[in-house]
Amino acid sequence: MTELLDEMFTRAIEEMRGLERTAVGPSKGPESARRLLEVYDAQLGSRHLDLAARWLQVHGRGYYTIGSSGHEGNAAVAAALRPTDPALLHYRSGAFFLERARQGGVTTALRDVLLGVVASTEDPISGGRHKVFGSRSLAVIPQTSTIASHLPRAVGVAFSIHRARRLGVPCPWPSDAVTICSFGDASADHSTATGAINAAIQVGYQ
Ligand SMILES: Cc1ncc(C[n+]2csc(CCOP(=O)(O)OP(=O)(O)O)c2C)c(N)n1
Repeated sequence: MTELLDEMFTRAIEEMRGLERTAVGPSKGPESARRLLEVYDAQLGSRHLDLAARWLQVHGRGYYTIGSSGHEGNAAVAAALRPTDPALLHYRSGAFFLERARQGGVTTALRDVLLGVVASTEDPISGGRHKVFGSRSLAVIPQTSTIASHLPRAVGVAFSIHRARRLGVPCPWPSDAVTICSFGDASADHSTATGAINAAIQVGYQ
């Protein structure tokens, strides 16, 4: 499947060949270049999942086209975290999911997401019931489609990690884990979000 977007992108990159490199900051060497390419790969994967979802819908095979286009920066958020940090994701956090999968050594992430798009019973996280980002081994906790409903849950996860450490009881997450929650700007205006953010501030203060 070749998209016009892909062709234009490839042409633009070709035209950049031979251009003199401009320094944009202190060089961090080939290791940081490799990491940037990995993150970029997750971003490209995310965009292509969106295109594939639309292609599948046009051909009567796909049932979900809500995409992550424009939210590819989420990959950098995943890159800044550890694959054991619990993540409760917005439905537009495809790039986060792909970068987290790479970090966690999961090589089937693209296929797994597409299995959700076609509502396959082989979809490892929902069994075809709903398209959702989730993976137990990658600490990505699947969410419902009720916007902002995952914010109180995220506060609860973060709170319980801290409380488990204090009480000395077992916890599935590392005791210094960071809980990450992504959501849309309109969701931020939901009373559920307001309540969760207020509770997080309150708990943090205590
Ligand atoms: C509680 C609830 N109300 C309404 C909806 C319907 N709904 C689905 S997505 C959406 C818009 C969400 O906007 P935003 O949080 O900015 O996310 P975006 O899709 O723009 O990234 C709404 C109202 C819902 N899923 N849940």
